[in-house]
Amino acid sequence: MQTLLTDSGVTYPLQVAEVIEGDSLLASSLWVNVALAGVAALLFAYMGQSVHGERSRMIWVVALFIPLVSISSYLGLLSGLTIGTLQMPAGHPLDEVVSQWGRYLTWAFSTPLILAALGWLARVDKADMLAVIGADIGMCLTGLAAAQTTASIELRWAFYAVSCAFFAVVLYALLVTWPQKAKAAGTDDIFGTLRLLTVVLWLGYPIVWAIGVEGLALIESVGTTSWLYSGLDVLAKYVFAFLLLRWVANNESIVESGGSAAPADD
Ligand code: RET
Repeated sequence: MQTLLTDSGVTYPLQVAEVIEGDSLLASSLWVNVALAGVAALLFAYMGQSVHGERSRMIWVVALFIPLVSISSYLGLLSGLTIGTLQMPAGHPLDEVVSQWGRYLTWAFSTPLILAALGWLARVDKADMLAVIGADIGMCLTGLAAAQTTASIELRWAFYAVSCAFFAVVLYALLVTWPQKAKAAGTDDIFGTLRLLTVVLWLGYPIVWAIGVEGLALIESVGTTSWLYSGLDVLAKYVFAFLLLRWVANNESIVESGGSAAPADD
């Protein structure tokens, strides 16, 4: 790949944007998500018209923000604003890596939305929600640090390990504590489906990081690494939010009553 660093070591967004245009695999992995996020945002805005209760509308608002954050995230990458090249420290399989650091940054906004929607669905209390979303933001920001650290390979993986520890807190809530709350709220059916989708897909992200260009570079192509993240994003965000909104629209009485209403047919 053509080197992006200038003599002074500064990477200019414009040059990076040119490289993205020249790499059709990388460019398509980003444009596809802009298009799908646009369609999802319009669809969710339309679906929200049939939602009236306060809790249901809260879930709808966060679901709508998921694709909106996504459009901003992918445009940041496409414009070259949140993507750059980094010289890797000794011990890394590649000398220079294209870092899509904007992904990690914007996950700090999009993943809390997903967790807030799940938390409201399961009627978890505010302290629980704060703890899990706090750990989630910690996961994203230490993931960003892992990707951007150039001091040593050990420090990159140290940040990766800290990010995994934060992730363990999120997984514990999704697998152990929140399902009990969802049962009491009468939303355990849909919560179970969305939890499975979330846990399986979210586990894919640290795996892609580890085998992709920023980790062990078993996959050396930035376009392939980017497509793997983009594919996970499509399922973890738009498909997730669609299933959630469709259920909320059909079962508003359960969401509003907290389990005392008779379940509606879905
Ligand atoms: C990183 C690398 C460091 C270790 C771990 C990670 C986990 C990332 C996850 C991301 C989920 C993103 C989603 C985005 C939707 O917009 C940062 C890759 C544990 C779980 C769902």
